[in-house]
Amino acid sequence: MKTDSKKTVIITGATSGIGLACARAFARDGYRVIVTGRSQSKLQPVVDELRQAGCDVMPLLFDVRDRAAAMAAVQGLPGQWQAIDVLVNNAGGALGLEPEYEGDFDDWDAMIDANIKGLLTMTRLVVPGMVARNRGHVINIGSVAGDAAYAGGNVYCATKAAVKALTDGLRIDVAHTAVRVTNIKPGLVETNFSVTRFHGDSARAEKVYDGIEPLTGDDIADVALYAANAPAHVQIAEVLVLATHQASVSVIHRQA
Ligand code: 8X3
Repeated sequence: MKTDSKKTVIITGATSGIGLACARAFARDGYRVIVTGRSQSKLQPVVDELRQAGCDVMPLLFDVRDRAAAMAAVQGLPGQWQAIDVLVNNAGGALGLEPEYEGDFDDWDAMIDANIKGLLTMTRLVVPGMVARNRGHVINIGSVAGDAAYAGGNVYCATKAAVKALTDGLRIDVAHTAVRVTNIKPGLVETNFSVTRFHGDSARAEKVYDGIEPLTGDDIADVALYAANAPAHVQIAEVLVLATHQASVSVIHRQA
């Protein structure tokens, strides 16, 4: 049962990486957690784990790229789950590292559809309720890759630059309300990010983190929770989070 003191968070792409870390962190902090994912077999263990830890959890099975499915899932939430306090737009990722003139059309579509259009769909579905309640927080998982392009990053970087623009745009559009909007921009985070980018080539993925201690999903979840729990008059607008030996998008000091 919902108690008034408990806040509700919805986290997209909560079955792994930063999304899963956010689900665990918000659950530990006493939030009621809606976890979304594309695969029932990956979503169920997350639900089981959070329930065992005593969390009120609601799974939603859909792909953020499927607008009709996203709409049906969010609009079909039971009444007590509909007053969402925090939306963490995490679902998405990178596919491919080819030069722009050799990129894969399907990879481009998948990134644009999830990272930009999926984030927009969730925003469009959840934020009107926040505005009506004059309460809420949207936390978008952007990237250092949205600040500057890097070799082979082209379309991925463009989607994360779009996340920055959409986050800033939303912040402007809700400035008359108490709704807060945050863009968290991680650098190197060791999740399945690079395995996905390289279409399952885990040896190539591991090389991305050679000689540097990367961030973890938990490090980013800490930042998300900090932003969500900041006093109501404090809006953490944007946070760039880098591993200590990553100085910028492309300057990375690797130990031999
Ligand atoms: C992830 C950071 O630099 O690997 O968004 O693209 S990077």
